[in-house]
Amino acid sequence: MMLYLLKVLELSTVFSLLLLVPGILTEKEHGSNPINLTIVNSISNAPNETYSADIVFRGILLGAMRRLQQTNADFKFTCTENFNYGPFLESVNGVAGNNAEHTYWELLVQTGKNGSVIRPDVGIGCYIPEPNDHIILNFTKW
Ligand code: B12
Ligand SMILES: *[C@@H]1O[C@H](CO)[C@@H](O)[C@H](O)[C@H]1NC(C)=O
Ligand SMILES: *[C@@H]1O[C@H](CO)[C@@H](O)[C@H](O)[C@H]1NC(C)=O
Ligand SMILES: *[C@@H]1O[C@H](CO)[C@@H](O)[C@H](O)[C@H]1NC(C)=O
Ligand SMILES: *[C@@H]1O[C@H](CO)[C@@H](O)[C@H](O)[C@H]1NC(C)=O
Repeated sequence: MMLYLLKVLELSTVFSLLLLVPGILTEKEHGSNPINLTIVNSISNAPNETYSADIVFRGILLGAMRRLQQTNADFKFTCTENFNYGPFLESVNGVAGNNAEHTYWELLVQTGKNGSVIRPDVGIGCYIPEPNDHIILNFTKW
């Protein structure tokens, strides 16, 4: 009787594990996590704007920005396509970088690991945010 109960328990444990494992994998591979994205205008000193954007597992920043643009009417951006480096962030919420004025949107990241602000050495099409990264788009001069 005791042995039989143990057997049933064992089987049900194995069964629920079988059910759970694919669920966990699906969650990890297709689930999305929120990241904060702040828009800073260091030239006009307009107030900062912070948005929450959803990013898929190991997804690129550009994907999270596209999803945010589709779901939030207050957030808009445009890119130009560079042959070698991919998408160059041209404008955010109507404010565009300008060669004559030497202005551009700088990509900065406040890392979730230690809180320091880094300047990634790739653009929005290549950068893969970490779960606790805080993305900062800083309108500035070069
Ligand atoms: C000057 C320069 C800039 C200037 C360009 C100003 C201008 N209009 O001239 C400014 C300051 C705007 C700039 C910005 C950035 N840059 Co830059 N930049 C350079 C640099 C030093 C020279 C480019 C150049 O003049 N080439 C000569 C001309 C004749 O060729 P071109 O094809 O016309 O050049 C254009 C492209 O290079 C483009 N461009 C410049 N940077 C970037 C970055 C990205 C992601 C894209 C798509 C295009 C692009 O602007 C140039 C003028 O139109 C290169 C390094 C190098 N030695 O090549 C880095 C370089 C191209 N930049 C780089 C990076 C990472 C950035 C930023 C993402 C940095 C950041 N964290 O903000 C930002 C772009 C952000 C955005 N808005 O998308 C990387 C790209 C690597 C990669 N695989 O993504 C490089 C290779 C330097 C590095 N760190 O290794 N950059
Ligand atoms: C985003 O910012 C809010 C407000 O500062 C904070 O409570 C939240 O934890 C942040 N979310 C992430 C994913 O960093
Ligand atoms: C805007 O955000 C930047 C980056 O997070 C921060 O350094 C700055 O103090 C903020 N400015 C204001 C007015 O909140
Ligand atoms: C903080 O972490 C980043 C990478 O996440 C690293 O490049 C940087 O050197 C670290 N800075 C400090 C002060 O530890
Ligand atoms: C934005 O750029 C300005 C000018 O380069 C710089 O002083 C400032 O620290 C940057 N903003 C942030 C949030 O790092």
